[in-house]
Amino acid sequence: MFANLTDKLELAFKKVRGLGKVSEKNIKDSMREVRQALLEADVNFKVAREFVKSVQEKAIGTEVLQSIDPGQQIVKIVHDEMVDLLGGTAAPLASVDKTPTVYMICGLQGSGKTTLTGKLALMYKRKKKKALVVAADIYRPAAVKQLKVLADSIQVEHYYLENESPVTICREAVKYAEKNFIDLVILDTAGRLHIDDKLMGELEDIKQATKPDEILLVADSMTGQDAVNVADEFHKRLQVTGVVLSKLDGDARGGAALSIRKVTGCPIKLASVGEKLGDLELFHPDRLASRILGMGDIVSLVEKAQETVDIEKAEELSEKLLKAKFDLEDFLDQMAQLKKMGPLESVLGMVPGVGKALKGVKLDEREIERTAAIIKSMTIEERRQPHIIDGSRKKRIAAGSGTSVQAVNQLLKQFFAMQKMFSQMGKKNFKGLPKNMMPFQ
Ligand SMILES: Nc1nc2c(ncn2[C@@H]2O[C@H](COP(=O)(O)OP(=O)(O)O)[C@@H](O)[C@H]2O)c(=O)[nH]1
Ligand SMILES: [Mg+2]
Repeated sequence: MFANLTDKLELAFKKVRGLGKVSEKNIKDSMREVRQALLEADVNFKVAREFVKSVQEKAIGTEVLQSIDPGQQIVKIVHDEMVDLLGGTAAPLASVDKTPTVYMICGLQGSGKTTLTGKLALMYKRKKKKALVVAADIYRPAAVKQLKVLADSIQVEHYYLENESPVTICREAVKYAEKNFIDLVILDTAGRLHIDDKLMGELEDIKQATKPDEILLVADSMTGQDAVNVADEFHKRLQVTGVVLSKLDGDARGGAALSIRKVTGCPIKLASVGEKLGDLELFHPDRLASRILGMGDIVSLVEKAQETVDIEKAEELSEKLLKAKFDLEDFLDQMAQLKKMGPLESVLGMVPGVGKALKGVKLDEREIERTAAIIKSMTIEERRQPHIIDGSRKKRIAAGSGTSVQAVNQLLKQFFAMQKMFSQMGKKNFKGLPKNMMPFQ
């Protein structure tokens, strides 16, 4: 994802990293390159300019921390500023506790609305919620069929009325949902190739008739600034409640993702990362920023602190890590980065006493791959609350990941051991690493 931008930013940071002292000129040179990298990634011109200006002001005004390389601090400032640009914190979807809750999906043709409708239905089905997908894109017969096929594939109910207008179909679907105790109604509306007034009028009528709890605009990340302009127009007419970035798995340059929040003022709520119905993620600004920068803030700080062997700093950092809730999703995140730089290794290596235990350990690539496959076969809920994984869930996960129940058991055992270790370390009475701790051998 955004590999080109990541490479360019890394080059820009080379200008300031590793220097004992950073001058104002160093910062300005580096920031000029950051700005260029952002523009090449198709970030909105004004957004890029303001971003760099803000980082520059903060970098020049920052008091240089002892024991941390000033260049490292600049990377941290860029990271924080990027998190801010992406919306700061994750914006949750409207809860589906009200029966029925209505989500309206809109966007241009081909942006990924129908796919998202299926993905959301599956996501909530996994949470034991009853979803109803509604075919309101009636202009292309194939579109109605496409949604029906998706719905059938995940055994979710599909709603459509022949020879009726989209507004009537949506209104009747909500009524049907009320009578049939459906938790979530998802309206798959029609798109056009370009924004036109008639389409907007129709969407406004649907909004009026169904009072959606969530109006999600699907923005195709591959289309760069066009996606931003489209989102802006939709937002002005419909007061969109959330943006969904689609096709983030493709070779999008990053411009849409980095500009859309700032330009539209609308939070990014979901990331669509593939054609399969399971390829949907809640959007986390900090995770994307870390991915774009090629490293997490903790990781970069840890790396530096490690070099300077500042025990106090190390303790402070590990405490930060220990306080953070550590679930299987984080574990998976770590796993993805592990191959690149082994942050867990370096983070754990910082804790007095652990560093030695980890000396010379080798990461087994296949083991990491297998662990990632198992976690990816879990639902979000299972990743967050691994204790709910019972026998039948284990069977499903094993089948989905092409492994065995035994392998799932082993992973869970190792995860719980690690979680326990982290909490013990938090209580400062850490006694040692559990044996065979994954993924270290
Ligand atoms: N790679 C990738 N393809 C996607 C994603 N979302 C949708 N697509 C593909 O984009 C095309 C258009 O999607 P569709 O849902 O039909 O768009 P709609 O016209 O807005 O309903 C289809 O071929 C989808 O398989 C995504 O997140 N990643
Ligand atoms: Mg469609």
